[in-house]
Amino acid sequence: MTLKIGVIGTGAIGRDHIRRITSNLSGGRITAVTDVNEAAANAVVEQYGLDAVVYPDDQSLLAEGDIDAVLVTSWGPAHEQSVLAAIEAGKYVFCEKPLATTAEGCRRIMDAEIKHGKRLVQVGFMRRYDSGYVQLKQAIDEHVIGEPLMIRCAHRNPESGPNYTSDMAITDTLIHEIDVLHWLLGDDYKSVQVSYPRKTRHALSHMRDPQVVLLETNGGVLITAEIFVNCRYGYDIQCEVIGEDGIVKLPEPSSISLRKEAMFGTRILMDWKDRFIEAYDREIQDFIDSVGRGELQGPTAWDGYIAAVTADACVKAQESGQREEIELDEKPALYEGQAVGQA
Ligand code: NAI
Ligand code: NAD
Ligand code: ISE
Repeated sequence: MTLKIGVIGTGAIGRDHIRRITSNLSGGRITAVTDVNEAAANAVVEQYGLDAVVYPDDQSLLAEGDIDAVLVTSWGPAHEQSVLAAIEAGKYVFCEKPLATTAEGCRRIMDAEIKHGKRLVQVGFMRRYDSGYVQLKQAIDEHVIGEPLMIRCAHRNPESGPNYTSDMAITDTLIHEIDVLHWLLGDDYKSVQVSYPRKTRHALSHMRDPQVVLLETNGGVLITAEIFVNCRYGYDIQCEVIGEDGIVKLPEPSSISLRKEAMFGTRILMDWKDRFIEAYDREIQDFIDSVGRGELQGPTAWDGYIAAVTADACVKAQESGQREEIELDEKPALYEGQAVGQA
């Protein structure tokens, strides 16, 4: 059976997911699209030669579209409304991060899913499908380095756009580390503190960049995460887990090495679309396959909620300069024992 998919938001990542479903993956077909910018929705239909209807908004797409599932790839503040409407319509929904921009919004989504009685929502935390992170998790789970004690990581983008604000370093960028590190450790966060080094001259005047986030888990692991979204040289994701018996480190993306003109080196990617291209392919294929089986196994609305609560505390810590506590509600039974997304 081919899954009929509607796409809400045809910007950068909406188009990229449409491309992969149309050209690379199996079992899915785009039958409906919408974007608040209708020209963007029309353009993607033309670009990929889609046999898809363009709807004026998410509500009409969900009510009238010939669809089994939707991808929500609009900007973050629009996610909650579309996900709630999809659950109301009983449709499976893959939502890009953040699930909602507030913890209360994620809570409303969980409550709607719990009321529906079955998981319908998968969140776009694709790093869980990246082979490098999967290898790190395997090493931690098999106690190759003993108990993990510290993590050092960095999330660097070459540049940020004019609409990118200091809090987005957390809610848009660090949110990937927030998700993947608690998944790696099987542990939740206890507190956070944020510090600001000297500001780069490449950041716009309204921005704090870089930023250093110190997270502590309930198990006592200390994590230092650098966010540097105007680093210029590349899109660079680093993660090193320091344990009692050794250290494991995220592999670099594979690429040829070049010896030339008295230099030795490898290329560094510039675009997030390329750095995690295989992980995006795997997460969307997993969504298509899981919907086909009637049972989702990827990152849950609970994972989206954990990320939102943690991000809220990080933003508070950005403003206060103090150590802020991170407290979660009790985990609802619907999310107990759920698989957490694997390759
Ligand atoms: P974008 O700005 O390129 O695209 C967003 C699109 O959504 C725009 O075309 C906009 O017109 C449309 N839109 C906004 N509100 C809408 C609504 N209510 N209904 C329909 N369309 C609406 O943004 P981009 O980079 O594609 O990001 C989209 C989402 O994907 C964000 O949530 C972002 O956090 C996430 N993202 C995730 C990445 C990842 O690595 N998983 C990478 C990049 C983005
Ligand atoms: P984008 O700005 O390129 O695209 C967003 C699109 O959504 C735009 O076309 C916009 O017109 C449309 N839109 C906004 N509100 C809408 C609404 N209410 N209904 C329909 N369309 C609406 O942004 P993007 O880079 O594609 O990011 C989109 C989402 O994907 C964000 O949530 C972002 O965090 C996420 N994202 C995730 C990753 C990742 O690595 N997982 C990477 C990039 C973006
Ligand atoms: C973007 O939305 C993403 O999700 C990318 O993975 C991240 O690196 C970037 O900073 C975000 O803006």
